[in-house]
Amino acid sequence: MSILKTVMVLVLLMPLVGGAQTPSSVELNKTKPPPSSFVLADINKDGQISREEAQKAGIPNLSFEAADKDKNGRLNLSEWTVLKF
Ligand SMILES: [Ca+2]
Ligand SMILES: [Ca+2]
Repeated sequence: MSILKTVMVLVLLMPLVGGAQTPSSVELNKTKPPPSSFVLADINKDGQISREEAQKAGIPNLSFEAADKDKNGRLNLSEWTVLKF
């Protein structure tokens, strides 16, 4: 019985030891970084994809027009996300 007891104690302690090593999940609650496709396409890093940047990223003009919901000639992150996915 004492061996079984020892095993029980070990089993009970395991999650505690494991839990200490688990990385914090706080990171997951942060705002998602922009997708790498957006970062790469945004050549001048102003947070918007201009028509020129879209062309360099291989986005056809028609797709650009369709994605540019507010017709300001630039794609912000949410417009880009619609375009890419
Ligand atoms: Ca840009
Ligand atoms: Ca726009």
